[in-house]
Amino acid sequence: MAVPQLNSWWSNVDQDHVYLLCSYNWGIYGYDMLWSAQLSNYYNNFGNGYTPYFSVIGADYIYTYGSNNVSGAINAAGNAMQDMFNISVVEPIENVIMNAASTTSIDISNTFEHSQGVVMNYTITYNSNPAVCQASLTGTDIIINADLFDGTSQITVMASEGDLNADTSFFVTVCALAGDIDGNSEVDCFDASLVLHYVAGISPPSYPFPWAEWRIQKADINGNGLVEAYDASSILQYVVGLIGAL
Ligand SMILES: [Ca+2]
Ligand SMILES: [Ca+2]
Repeated sequence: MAVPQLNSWWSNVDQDHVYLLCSYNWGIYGYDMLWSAQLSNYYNNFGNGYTPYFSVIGADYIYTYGSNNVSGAINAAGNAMQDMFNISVVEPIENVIMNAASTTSIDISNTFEHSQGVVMNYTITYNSNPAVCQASLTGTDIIINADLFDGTSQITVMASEGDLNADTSFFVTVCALAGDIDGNSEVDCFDASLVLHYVAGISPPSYPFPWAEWRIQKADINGNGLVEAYDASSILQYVVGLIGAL
């Protein structure tokens, strides 16, 4: 942005995000900058080199240019104005821990801020482990659907508007319930019966063999690498309250 565009920039900028725009008295160059006439006195009081020609102090950005070379200040002003436009992450998203087969939503309406208050678009740009969970957007809510087994996935969401963008990441950790063989978030007798089917080599009609690795892991309650009747028995003991946890 060239300096002749500064005045139009200033008239269009969201002034809630710019507290002060000041400089050497740019009026002699034909640019009426906020506070510049008043601050020009300070420039003169301190003498050359002690007060910047040009300063922008905003909610998101502070820029000063202190050279005595006015043409340098003019050139720098364009970059300073350009840098005033940005999208920043003001409220990072907290990591999520959730149960398998559950859904949660994360409100990201305060996660990003556009320096001019412009409405942004949001996109999920990365999901490191889609087998653990799926992430989608509904307006400014990220909807996380956890799958059925343990794991962690990194999710990245990007806010963009025009050429500007920023992104932030968070982790979703899914905790599957040991013994929940059918993945309905409950441990009950049916889960034990599925384990017994597996032990007997009888493919259950609703959960036919081959079982996915996660299902086999959930069936191996004592973690000895084998799915045995003992594992089914543990599930039943848990269901009737003989043991407190699996
Ligand atoms: Ca179950
Ligand atoms: Ca076992």
